[in-house]
Amino acid sequence: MSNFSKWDELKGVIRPNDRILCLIRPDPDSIASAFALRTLLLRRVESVTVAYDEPSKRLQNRAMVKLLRLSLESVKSVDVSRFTKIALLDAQVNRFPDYRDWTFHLAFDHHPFIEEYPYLFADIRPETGATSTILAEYLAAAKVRISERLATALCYGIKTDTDDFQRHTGRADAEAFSRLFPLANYHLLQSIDQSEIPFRQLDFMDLALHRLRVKKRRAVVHLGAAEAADIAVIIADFLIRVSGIEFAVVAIIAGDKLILIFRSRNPRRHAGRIAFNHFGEIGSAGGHAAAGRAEIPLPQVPSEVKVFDFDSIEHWIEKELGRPVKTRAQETNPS
Ligand SMILES: [Mn+2]
Repeated sequence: MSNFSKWDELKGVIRPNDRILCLIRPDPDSIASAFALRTLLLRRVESVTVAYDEPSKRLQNRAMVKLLRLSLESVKSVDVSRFTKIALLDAQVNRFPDYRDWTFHLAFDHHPFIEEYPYLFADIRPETGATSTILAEYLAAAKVRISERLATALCYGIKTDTDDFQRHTGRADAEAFSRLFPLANYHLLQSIDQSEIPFRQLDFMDLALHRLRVKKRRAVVHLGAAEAADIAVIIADFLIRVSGIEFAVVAIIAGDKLILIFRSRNPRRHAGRIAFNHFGEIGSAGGHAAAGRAEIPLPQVPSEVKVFDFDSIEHWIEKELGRPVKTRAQETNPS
């Protein structure tokens, strides 16, 4: 086992009286990693608690937590002084600017190494597709029994972050997945992916199909205001499969942001780059070739656009997409 020495190193820093707080931004990879760390350390420490800093809005994330019956707490409801160590999963200290005054002790991550920080223990591997892969190696090294629920969570974490092994994936991810998959519940894995669309959201589907206009194989549609952007993602994923559409932008207002979901089937229309080039100056925008996203705080939307007028927003998006841009090198990834 390649990381066997890392497991020894980790064992060297934890104490039987440790009460560990795992802090995550709740997405499938971080949720699975946190529960893997919990399983790994549970018998060696006093307690392991998993807390998120903001509630998960994505349908699949909520479905994962519910179907796998995982217990997550809001970090706002925990008393930090109760814990002896804080662990970061699928993130480094830069992801939590609001908690700068805390001391972080453990970090497991696959994002690029951002800044020096005196962690007691860190395992940061940017070449790995998912943090779930990294934690799976510790479970194997420690010979810990992996429950069906944990295996399912880790498989889902790896599947999500590697986009079903289509990007940012390596041998370690494939190996971890092939070890975990036989232990996982295939039906559960599928039902997280195909999590139910709330019935009332069908109204948005209806609206999208009625408003849909396609010009030069490009579909642009605004859905108005919603609790979360999930339904825009679902509709964009649907539209991009329709013949005659090779680029789709679905807009939705959620909270105090206008969120644009980009989908592309044309390799010459890079969704993430288009999102960044046209909307990166007024919001956070980025993504990869097939999928991109822009999140624009409402006050940043130009004043001539009427935020509550569907036509006004759609026309503005089309106008912006038609505007020539000079390509900028730096891309931000709002994930
Ligand atoms: Mn990840």
